[in-house]
Amino acid sequence: MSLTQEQILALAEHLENAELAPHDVKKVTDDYPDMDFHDAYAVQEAIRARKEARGTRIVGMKMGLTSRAKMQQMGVDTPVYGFLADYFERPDSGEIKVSELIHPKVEAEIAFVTKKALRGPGCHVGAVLAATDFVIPAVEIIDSRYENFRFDLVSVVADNASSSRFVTGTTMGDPAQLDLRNMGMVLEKNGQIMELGAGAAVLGHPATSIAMLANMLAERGQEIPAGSLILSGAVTAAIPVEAGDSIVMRAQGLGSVSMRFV
Ligand code: 0L1
Ligand code: MG
Repeated sequence: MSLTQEQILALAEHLENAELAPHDVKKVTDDYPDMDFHDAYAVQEAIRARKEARGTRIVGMKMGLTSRAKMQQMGVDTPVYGFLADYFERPDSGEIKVSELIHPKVEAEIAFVTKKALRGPGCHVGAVLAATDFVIPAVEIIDSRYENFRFDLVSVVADNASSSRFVTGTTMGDPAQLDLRNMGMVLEKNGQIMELGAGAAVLGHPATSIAMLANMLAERGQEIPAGSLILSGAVTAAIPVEAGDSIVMRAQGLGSVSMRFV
């Protein structure tokens, strides 16, 4: 680690302010080039602590940059994680205000809801499937606080992996009955298909992503609690949205999720 506790808290305040009063900022490694992943996750945890101190509940986690499409899109090669706060969630078929965001993009995902805690190291796909209560289709709305969505991995981790909003569908699937690897997903904007993919785009199987999350959290002495909602990562590249856009995501066997940006 290269940052002092004072610097970690100052960066957390800086990045959280950019989220809450939406405005873009320079990536944090411009000013702190020696920052490493430990520093970055410490900043992310400090943002989380600021929210919890104000009464915000953390409802789950997200994995990001888990597909080749996303890694290529952002020019990086390692998955990252972030947390999901209660106010990030928006209802299915509801509206999302772009005035609360900087430069949102949407991506199609499969969300896991756990019935048992998952703890690494050594967490594997079998443990994830056994601990999963159900899966539901989800659209994540990412909104990097960094200018032009340009960042490096350390900066994006500090910025809570660009988390901002998410919408889930209501059709619950049993992972034992579904072929999550071959599940097709279609992302439409204003009635046009923009992206499509299958569950296997996420590290070969979306449950692998959840196991990886448990193992990454274990490095910081943390676990995935029972009852968490976890976004396993985008099956497709992310597409930009603006006011007036309608988004529909259809997941094979799991119905659809929709939202309108206003
Ligand atoms: O959920 C994601 O894959 C995004 C992770 C952060 C990188 C980005 O903002 O694209
Ligand atoms: Mg995502």
